[in-house]
Parts: sequence; structure tokens; C-alpha cells
Amino acid sequence: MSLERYRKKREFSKTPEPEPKPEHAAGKYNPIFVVQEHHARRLHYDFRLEVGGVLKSWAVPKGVPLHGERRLAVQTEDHPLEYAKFHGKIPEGLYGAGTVKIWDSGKYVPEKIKPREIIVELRGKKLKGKYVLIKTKFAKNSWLLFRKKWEICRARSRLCKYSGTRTRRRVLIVSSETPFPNLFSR
Ligand SMILES: [Mn+2]
Repeated sequence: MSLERYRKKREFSKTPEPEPKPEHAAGKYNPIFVVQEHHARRLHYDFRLEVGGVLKSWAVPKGVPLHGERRLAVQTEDHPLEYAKFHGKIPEGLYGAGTVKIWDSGKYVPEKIKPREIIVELRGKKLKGKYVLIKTKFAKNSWLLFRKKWEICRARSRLCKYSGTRTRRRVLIVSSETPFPNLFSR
């Protein structure tokens, strides 16, 4: 994975964004994730996951969902790990001009990291639980991002006994959101 595209788009003498360091060894610790609220020409949320020494990145126009919504996520260029701490103002006229705030961050536990499908358990302050990213066929770089509820439900089978009808099942899943908000927190 290369940071070439990240470098090409930026002039590090002008932007406050970090210049990538030469290399990062992939550690054994749990990798990090970050969601940056980016008030660019259009507000969007940049969702980034540490994979192989870089931050794999997606722009999510509506933000990372806390519940069951499926959101469009457009993959963007890999970013350096240092970017996870970046917040500030990218000056007018530069690529990505606008304010960047850290919306959430933390560690994650990778469950599946494939070229077209990613499943991770996020351990952020706001985002907790399993999330899925699936590459779509609609357009280049377009993915779907959503919270994986079924797994959580199965893990708590006591709460997931259902009559077998779709409706009942849905009701139980929704109601299972609140009883154990700390399921994935440390
Ligand atoms: Mn952005």
C-alpha cells in the first residue's frame, strides 16, 4: 500500500496536514480507527482504518451510522497513520480546504480484511460494535458501510429468541440495542 496519491495531492509546505514518515512497521497491537468530520465544500465524515501501516480511507457523506442504516462510503486515497490525530483548518484553495475535527477514534479488532469486504469491531467512544464495509458494483470506489447487528444478536441468544417472523425478529433486534451498550467497551 502506498501513500503516493496522498503525497501528490498535497503541498506539505502549505497545508497543516501531516507529511507521511518514511515507514511504519505493522505492530501487533490492535489497530486504530478514526472518523474525522470534514467541513469541506460539502460536509462529510472520513472513516479511516489502520491496515498494513496506512489508514485505508472512505468519505461517508452522511456519517458512520450508529444504528442500522446503510451508508454510502466512497474510498479515497490511503492516508499516513499520523493523520489519525489531525484536526485543524486546511487553507482555502488547497485540496480538501475546510475544517477537520475528530468525531470519534479508538482501536478496532479486525475480523475480516479482504479487498472487497471488511468486518471490524470498533471500540471507539461513540462507535462500538461490528461494522461491515462491502464494495458495491454501482461505481468505482463505492462501498456500503453499516453496523452488523445480526452477530451481536446471535452472541446474546438469550435475547434473540424469536417467533421466526421477520417482524418479531426486527423488534427484538431493535430492543436489544439498549440493554448492553457496554458490550464492546473495555
Ligand atoms: Mn475529507
